[in-house]
Amino acid sequence: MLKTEILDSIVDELFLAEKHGKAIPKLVDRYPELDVALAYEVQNRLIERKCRDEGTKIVGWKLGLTSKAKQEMMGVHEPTYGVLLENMQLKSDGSISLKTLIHPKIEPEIAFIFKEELKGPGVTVAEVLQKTAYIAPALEIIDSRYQNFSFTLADVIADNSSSSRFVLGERFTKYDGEDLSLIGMVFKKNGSIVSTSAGASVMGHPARAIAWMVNKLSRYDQSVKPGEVVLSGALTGAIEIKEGDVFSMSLDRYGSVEASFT
Ligand code: OOG
Repeated sequence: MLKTEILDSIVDELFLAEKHGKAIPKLVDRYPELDVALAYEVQNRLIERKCRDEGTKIVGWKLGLTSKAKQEMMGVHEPTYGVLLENMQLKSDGSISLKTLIHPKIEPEIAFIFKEELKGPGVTVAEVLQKTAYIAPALEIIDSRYQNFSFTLADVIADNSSSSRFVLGERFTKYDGEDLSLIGMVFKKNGSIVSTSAGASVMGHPARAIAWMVNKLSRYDQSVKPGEVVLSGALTGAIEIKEGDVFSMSLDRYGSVEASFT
């Protein structure tokens, strides 16, 4: 069991790595005791620190490692989650500076906005859908604080699941019972298609990923609150971002979202 002081020094390392844009070696080599449960403990403390020191607040949640391909690549059988803070959200169509980021990548995702609290345990896909107010297309910018974007499951959880920035489409569409597993998406980089996918690529149905997360959150008495947004997990693999790139994603029926980088 790692002592509180060690957890706090890990939080410090991750906080400063992000602040100074300087990657650190992964933690598990140095702290072999760091397991998934302790890693979520680190994540909770890191979020408290960021809220305090950056004067920001929780606006939502994100899923990570929800696709089979990514789980197999990492040798894990479960996804991860992280927290979205107000200061991570960027305006649609605005340009995003890469200056303070380490080695950012971008992923297209389906965003859910909730009208009622979702609190586990025992939350089902049906309950997630019943409490969904709106759906919006989203782009998530991930940026691991670890050297070479290399980590184990516990490392990435401690690092708030590589969360960095996110952009939501300007149009939020009322959720009307469509089958989100069949919703198609087209992801473009600088005007050319880089990938196409459908909602089913996230654990068979993106609401399944959210139900999984909400049931895990109940261990810490946490829940998804009305008005919060959840990014349900990448619909395709992450793409590296370079200065001057423009990415867009169009989601069948739900509009599109664009992000350009300087
Ligand atoms: C972990 C987070 C990835 C997703 O949707 O799969 C993620 C990573 O850095 O790969 O957000």
